[in-house]
Amino acid sequence: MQLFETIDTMRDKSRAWRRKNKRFGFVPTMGALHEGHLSLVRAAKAQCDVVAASIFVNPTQFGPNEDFSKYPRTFERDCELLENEGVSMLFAPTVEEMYPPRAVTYVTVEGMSEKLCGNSRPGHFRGVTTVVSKLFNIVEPDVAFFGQKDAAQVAIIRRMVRDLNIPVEIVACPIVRETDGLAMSSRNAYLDPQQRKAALVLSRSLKEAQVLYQQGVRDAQPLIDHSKEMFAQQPSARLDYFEIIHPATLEPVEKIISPSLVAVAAYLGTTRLIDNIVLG
Ligand code: PAJ
Repeated sequence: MQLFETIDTMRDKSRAWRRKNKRFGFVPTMGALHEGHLSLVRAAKAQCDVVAASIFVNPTQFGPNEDFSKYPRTFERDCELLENEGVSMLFAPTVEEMYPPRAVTYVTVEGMSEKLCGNSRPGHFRGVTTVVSKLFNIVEPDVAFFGQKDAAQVAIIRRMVRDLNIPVEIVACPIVRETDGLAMSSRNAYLDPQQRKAALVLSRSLKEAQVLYQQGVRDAQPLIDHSKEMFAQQPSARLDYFEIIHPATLEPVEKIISPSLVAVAAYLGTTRLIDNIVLG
């Protein structure tokens, strides 16, 4: 695996691959890799001739009081994991390389960026869409792989790519979970044993919504009410949102008549976790 820390060297190399008419896959990450990230790499390997990944903890998607400085950084181990999965190129720039002085241009997907996590994390999705469009301009992949774990992120990136005519195909891959159901996340490392246990309320609330749906409930409100009760009984977890929305527009749905996204976010102490399922 070749490591590139500058934009020019990364772009030269990816263009060289594209000239060979290879289908070029890309997996953007912030590192602290786990099986969820590696599932994206495996999907990319299965669908592409050559795969690049990036590791960049992107400061513009963190709020001023969020965990940018303490975000887990495990670069050496990440490199080993990516190499073992057969990744050919790793782009790992510094913050200065990605954001030169006086960088003032942002990409905002208006009307969507404020929804879900964007509501409790103002500016978060603007940072995501800005860095992802920069990464696409640098790496110039044919296809990029994202996790359904961050369902709103996928919807917003799909809209950005459509609206800005970015020639990159977006593939969403299923959520990878721990054996007890907790969605894998780099932030799970922050949880103490008691919080780790309490964190199961996220996946359980989604499972129970699914059971109610399977029993014939179609109205969104009773599913939301039931989940709020579950959180009320688990005081170690503070519910941020539990929403039932259209998976592409992120607009709330009142009745589940077509595939709908059930998305939850909650705080365990200061750690914020998210999860979702699709019903219908
Ligand atoms: P990060 O949180 O590192 O996640 C990188 C990719 O891995 C994302 O597409 C995310 O959805 C996916 N992923 C994380 N946990 C997963 C799981 N349990 N199952 C399946 N996929 C999972 O998301 C970001 O980084 C950043 O916002 C980024 C897109 C890199 C832009 O900075």
